[in-house]
Amino acid sequence: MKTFPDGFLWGGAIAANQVEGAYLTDGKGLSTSDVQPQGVFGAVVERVPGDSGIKDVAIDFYHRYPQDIALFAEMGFSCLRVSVAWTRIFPNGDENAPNEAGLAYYDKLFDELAAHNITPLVTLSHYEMPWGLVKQYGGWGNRKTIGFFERYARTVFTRYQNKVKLWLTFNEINMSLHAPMTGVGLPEESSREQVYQAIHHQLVASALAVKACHEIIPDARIGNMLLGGLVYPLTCKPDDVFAALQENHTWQFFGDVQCRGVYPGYMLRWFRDNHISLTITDEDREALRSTIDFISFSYYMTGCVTTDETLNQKARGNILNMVPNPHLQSSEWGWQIDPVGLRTLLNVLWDRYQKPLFIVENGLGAKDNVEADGSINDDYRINYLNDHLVQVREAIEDGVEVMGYTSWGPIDLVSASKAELSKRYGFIYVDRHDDGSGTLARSRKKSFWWYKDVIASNGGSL
Ligand code: BGP
Repeated sequence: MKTFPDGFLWGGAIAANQVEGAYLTDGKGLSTSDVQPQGVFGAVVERVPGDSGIKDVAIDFYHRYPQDIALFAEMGFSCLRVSVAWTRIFPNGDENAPNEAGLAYYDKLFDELAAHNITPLVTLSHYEMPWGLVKQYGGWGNRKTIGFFERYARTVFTRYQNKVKLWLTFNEINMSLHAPMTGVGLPEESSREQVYQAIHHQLVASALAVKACHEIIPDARIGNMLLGGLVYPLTCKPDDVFAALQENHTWQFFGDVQCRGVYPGYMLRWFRDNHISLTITDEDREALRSTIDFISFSYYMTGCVTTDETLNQKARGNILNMVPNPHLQSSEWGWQIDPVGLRTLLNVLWDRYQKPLFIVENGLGAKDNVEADGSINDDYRINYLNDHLVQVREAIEDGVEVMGYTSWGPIDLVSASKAELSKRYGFIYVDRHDDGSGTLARSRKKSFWWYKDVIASNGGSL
């Protein structure tokens, strides 16, 4: 029986805006997520008093976290990835003092995890920022946002220094290219130069958070978080192979800056070729030298590129708009399922950076059917996760250092891309539906028992 290394962290990953609800409770301010009711690619809709959206309640984790954490503990989780909602701590983003009620909430959450021996892995900003910073300052387009973020980061590091030793800066930081409002608080129609300037500010802020974390919590480790968007050449034509290399650079750029502390040459050339000129100060260059301790990433799918325009049609629902791979099946949402790609990606990242890796999201979004007796037989989810975890084990045998695996959405939650509840990832079912109906009751799916066995056997049951 092949098992995973001792101390491998097993668990799940959730994000504040997709589970908590309570969107104005205890002094919380509006976030970009609150004004994007249709999800990360959706338009901004200004809130009016009395309106409501699916995320306002989400799955009510804000109030039900003790019960949910007990269920995670029952599965044997040793780790839970959560995010802090920046707007619970600094409701508008620019206050001089933090909101005590928001800080107290996460104290209780971390205490509950500790009571179950579950290690928290905490993302500072998961697809949200204070809406106030967008409206009043222009989001990450404004250099001042770096300072606001640094203050927020220092506040939470100081407050939770004895409770949280694993941190991540920005969720899927490379998604800023595809969803500028969600990533950097810029309108969709922003120019590439504006988006890259905002990304530069965010990369500096990420590095300053790394520095602050090392200063305030010397025994903590802090990582980045990339959308692991591995791209294949559609054919072995050399032009396609090079196109794939360049497409991979679009996400590797973020990892390169965060791991190496300098802008890579290929990016400087791309900026030159595209007449993009960024303002990068000596102070910024100095800040970027604070590099991350480990790399975390999400993995859902792969895609292909080709220089052949006739083949360059877009994949249905594929968030990266890549050419479909004829050798792969797709999920109901058009995401192409590729377990071997996860082994490849782990090897690519390890070869490139030689830093420990953490798979902090992976999972299958699917519609679940509740049987008359209340059972949910989600064998499709079990198969998906089993196939991926087998490849993780292979990568570990290849010599890749993997710290842990937190599957996405261990409990059903609101999807990020479309703000749906019918796209479910959980081992735990939540009785809530796209129209807002449902009791919010929790129940165990078949995959709950499967994951429990995987963890109990440290991967031996795969
Ligand atoms: C990642 C996000 C998550 C999560 C996941 C699944 O990109 O970091 O927040 O939601 O994708 O995507 P979706 O919810 O759109 O199915």
